[in-house]
Amino acid sequence: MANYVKMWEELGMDLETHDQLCAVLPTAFGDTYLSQENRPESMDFWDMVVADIHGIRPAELIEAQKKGQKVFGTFCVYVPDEIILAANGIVTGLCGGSQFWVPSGEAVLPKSTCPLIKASVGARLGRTCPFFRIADMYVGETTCDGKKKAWEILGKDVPMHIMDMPQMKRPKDIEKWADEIKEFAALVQEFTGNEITAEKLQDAIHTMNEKRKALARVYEARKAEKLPISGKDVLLMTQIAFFDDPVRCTQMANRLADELEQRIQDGVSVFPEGTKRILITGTPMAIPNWKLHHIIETSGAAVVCEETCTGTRYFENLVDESKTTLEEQYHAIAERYMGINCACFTPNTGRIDDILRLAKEYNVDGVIDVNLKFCCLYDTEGYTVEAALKEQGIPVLGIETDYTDADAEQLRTRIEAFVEMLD
Ligand code: BJ8
Repeated sequence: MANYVKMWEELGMDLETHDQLCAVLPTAFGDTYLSQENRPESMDFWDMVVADIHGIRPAELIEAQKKGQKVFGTFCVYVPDEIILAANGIVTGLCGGSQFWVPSGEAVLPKSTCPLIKASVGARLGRTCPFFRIADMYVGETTCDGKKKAWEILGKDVPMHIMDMPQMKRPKDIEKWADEIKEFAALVQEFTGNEITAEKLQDAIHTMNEKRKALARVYEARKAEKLPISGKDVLLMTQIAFFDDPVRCTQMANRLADELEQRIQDGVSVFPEGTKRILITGTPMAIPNWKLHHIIETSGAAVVCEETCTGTRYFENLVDESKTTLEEQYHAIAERYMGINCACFTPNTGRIDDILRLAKEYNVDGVIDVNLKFCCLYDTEGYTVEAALKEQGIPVLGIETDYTDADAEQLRTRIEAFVEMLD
């Protein structure tokens, strides 16, 4: 492993505290991932990324900055990467998925804030994540109340742009979102000093669509009766997709998909026959939040799909590539992104349709509806989700959790009982 201490120092990081994080991550990864048997060989790429998670990609980003590129940190799958790419900018996801960062977040936020927000704010203010130090600008969005208020705190520490998200999906809301994207494009052009032309945006749309198609191919392989890959491994691929270079991400996901398709042909499975198939729905799982997948997959079941923002909400639906003027392209982008069904919208019946469709497509035996503690949106929507699933006769277990391990044993007991019940 290369020595990145100098780089972290220059980023103004708190090295002593950061060392503590570096000390625990390899063990957590080893216990969760390397203990699995018969993993696809192509996972070697993602294992390598995790092994040097605060080294390799941050060093690449810094190199790019030296050559004049700007790095934008984002927190939500509604922020359109296409715009940033078209201005030769780089996108890096910044959602925090570790309990390690939560106390620094709690120093400025109410404890009753969801762990994703607390960890994200904590990672910046605690100076223990290089990605949060590197980003030249943060892009927030008006999704949930917790995030909206957190941006005000983060905005004191780093340049911050906030995209005003509609809360409904009427035609006029989609118009409004297209306008917001256009304004964002103007800001990105000014910040990067690079003009966005229709040709450049066309290329960026294509790049992102290819990435989505590659991720979708990997997901497609999970529909097979014999599962060629664990849910944990797919989750890792998706989590890293948020901050990797999109072209490399596409190549690696396609390479993995090739291997999985071969495994399906050869009848290779990573789970014993009859393993119960679980769809997870709900709040996102930012890296390194592997808790629920690990518990499920060591309790006699397999996660075959995630209806989350670190799952299908990230890559489903493509931007129409046939548009040739900027105005049309902004609209096409708005249409695609408004097809994402987050609980911050009302009504949000599209999400219920998605969940029922995915349950069928992935031939699931049961659904686990997960809510990050204090996320009022997904918690409340859980009522409708569970009612719709029950109506279709699909077993569902609703759980609420955070980033600590305090409830791990309790969760395991409940999940084991649920899986047994599926028999
Ligand atoms: S599109 S899910 S990435 S907002 S879990 S911070 S909603 S209190 S992360 Fe999200 Fe965009 Fe929606 Fe997806 Fe708030 Fe809930 Fe926390 Fe959330």
